[in-house]
Amino acid sequence: MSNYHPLNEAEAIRIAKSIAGIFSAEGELVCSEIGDGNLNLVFHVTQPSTGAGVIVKQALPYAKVVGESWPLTLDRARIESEALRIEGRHAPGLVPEVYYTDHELALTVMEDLSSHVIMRRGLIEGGVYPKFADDISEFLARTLFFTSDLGMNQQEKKTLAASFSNPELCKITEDLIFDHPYTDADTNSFDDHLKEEAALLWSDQELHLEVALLREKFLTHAQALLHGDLHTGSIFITPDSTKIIDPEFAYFGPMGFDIGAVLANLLLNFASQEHWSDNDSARQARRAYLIETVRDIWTGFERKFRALWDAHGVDRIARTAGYQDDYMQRLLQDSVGFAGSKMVRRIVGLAHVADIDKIPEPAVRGQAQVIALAIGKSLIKNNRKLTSIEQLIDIAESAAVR
Ligand code: SR1
Ligand code: MG
Repeated sequence: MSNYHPLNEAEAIRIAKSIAGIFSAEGELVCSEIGDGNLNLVFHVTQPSTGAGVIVKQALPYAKVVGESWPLTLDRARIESEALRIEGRHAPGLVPEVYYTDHELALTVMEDLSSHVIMRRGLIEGGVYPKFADDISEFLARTLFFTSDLGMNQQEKKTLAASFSNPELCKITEDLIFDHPYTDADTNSFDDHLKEEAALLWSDQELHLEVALLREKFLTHAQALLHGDLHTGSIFITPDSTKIIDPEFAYFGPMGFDIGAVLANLLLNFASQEHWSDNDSARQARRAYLIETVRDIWTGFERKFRALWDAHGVDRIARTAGYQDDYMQRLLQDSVGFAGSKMVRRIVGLAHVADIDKIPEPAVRGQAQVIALAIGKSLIKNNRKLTSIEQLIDIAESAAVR
C-alpha cells in the first residue's frame, strides 16, 4: 500500500532535517508552505540561527488550481526530479541542486533559492536582469542539444524518452493550449469584453489550421527533453543569477515549445506595460528592454546551438551542407508558433498570468489583453513564413502601437 499522504509542516521539517550537511545540529527549524503555483505543495524550511534552508516540494494527487475533481499523477514528481538532474548535468548552475527524492511521497528536497525572486514578479516590479538572455539561451541550447538526436546516442535517447513518458501532464497542455482556446470549452475564462474576440478565435479556420500543425508537432515530434512549462513563473532570478525550476511537464517534444514559452512570457509582460509603466517614455523604454531580451535570447540560442552542433554533433549525416540552416529555420518558426499559442491561452484559457490579470483598471487590462491576443494570433498565423527574429519583433511592436 502506498505511503503517500500530503505532508504537514512538522513532517516537512523532519524530512529536511535528515538531509546531511545543510543545517547545524543546534538551532530550531521553521517551516511555511509557500506554494502559489497551480499544482503542488511547496514547503520552505529554514534555520533562523544559521540562515540555512531547503525547499521541500510535494506533488498533490490533483491539480490544486482546480481542486480534487481534477486528479493528476504523482509520477510528475519523479519526472521533475529526474529532469532537474539531467538539466543540471548539461547546464550546471542554472537549476537548483536536488538533495533528496522520495517517489512514493512524490517529493523532492532541493536548494533554497529564496535569495532569488520569481521572474514574473520581478518583471512586474520593473526588474532588469542583464544576465538573463545569456543564461536562458545557454540553458536552452545545452539542454535541448544534448538530449536530441544531434547531441546524444540515438538509441539511448529512445530509452530515456520512454522514462519521460508524461501522458497526463502532456494532456493538460494538449487541451489547454492546443484545443480549448479554439472552442467554447468550459475551462476557458476571459473578461466579458473579450467575448467577440473569443468567438473569432473559435471560428477562424486559418488560425485553426496552424494550431492543428503545432499540436501535431507537440504530439509527435520527440526532438529533445523539454522543460515543458518554461514560463517566467518557472524561473528564479537575480540580476546575476538564473535558476530554472519546476520541470514537472518534462517530456520529449519539439524544442520550439520551450523556446517559445520564454518568448511568449516576455511578450505577455510587454503587452502588460499598458499598465505597469508610469508614462509613455517609461513604457517605451521598458518595452525596448523586453524586445532586446527577446532578440538576445534567440540570437544567443542560435549561436550556441550551432556551436554545440559543430563541436559535439554525433550524427554524420547531420553535417550535410544546408541541413543545419534548414533545422535552425524550422526551430525559429516552431518557437514563433508555440510562443503565439502560449500567449493566446493565457488570455482566454485556464490559468492566466499575473502580469495582465493583476492590472486593476478594467479598461487598461482590456487593452493589454487585446495587444497580447493580437500578437499571439499573428505569431501563430505567420509562424511558417518567418525567417528572422526581427519579424517576430515587428509583429509585437506593431500590435502595441495600434
Ligand atoms: C491545470 S495546470 C494549469 C497550467 O499550470 C501550469 O503551470 C501549466 O502551464 C498548466 O497549463
Ligand atoms: Mg509549474
